[in-house]
Amino acid sequence: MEGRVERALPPGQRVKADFPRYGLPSFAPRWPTPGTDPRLQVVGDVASPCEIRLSDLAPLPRREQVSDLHCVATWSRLEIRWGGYRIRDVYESVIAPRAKPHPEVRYVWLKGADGFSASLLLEDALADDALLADALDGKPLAPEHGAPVRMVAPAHYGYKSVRHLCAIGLYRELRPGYGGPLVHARGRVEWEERSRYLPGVFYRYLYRAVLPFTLWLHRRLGAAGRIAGPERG
Ligand SMILES: Nc1nc2c(c(=O)[nH]1)N[C@H]1C(S)=C(S)[C@@H](COP(=O)(O)O)O[C@H]1N2
Ligand SMILES: [Mo]
Repeated sequence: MEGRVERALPPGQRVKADFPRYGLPSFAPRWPTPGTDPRLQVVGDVASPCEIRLSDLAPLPRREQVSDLHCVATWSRLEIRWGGYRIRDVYESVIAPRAKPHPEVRYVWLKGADGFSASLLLEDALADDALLADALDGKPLAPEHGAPVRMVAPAHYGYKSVRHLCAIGLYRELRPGYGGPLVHARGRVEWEERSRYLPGVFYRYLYRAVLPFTLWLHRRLGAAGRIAGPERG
């Protein structure tokens, strides 16, 4: 039968009724505040490193999309309504012509203003459902979920969907991003690519064990104890 509710969850995931802000404990207090004229730095193996204003994206077609977010720590939030631009459109119309990436670029490194970062294969970042999202539920993206703009890569674990984007790097070699050697280059949910070296089912139980503490920390620091950007550490 067609329909999202009937569709099975990816392996090892459980539905979450709310939509928490989430990440590694060290990022819980970091709530970067967007400036008035937000920009993205384009860096890496490119002929012309440059800066893109979010307002430069306005001529591109806007996209609304309902998709699921699957955190590597086993919670899934279903049917999130994002708005923004397809990364593929941004890449082809703005990033590539301005920055002139090296022809052998294979990875996209995404950096958040809180200091978090993650990489995707370029081909994964250019997927149909990969967005630069600046809206949630029809409203401008709030700081809680990654203002002013964030990555949304529904086929990949949540840690690839970097919030508060401030830089995009194009590289020939993988820069794993935050988390170092354990980080999976692709992190595809369908294949349970939670981390490297061991099967996903192993990490399923490990990450689930720390979930209550991390959720509690984010709840607590959402209300008090936030550190505004710029990044620390
Ligand atoms: N900048 C930044 N982006 C981030 C994180 C983070 O700590 N900082 N955490 C990631 C993780 S682990 C997940 S599961 C998702 C959660 O998205 P949400 O906070 O909007 O629920 O954000 C991802 N993007
Ligand atoms: Mo996550």
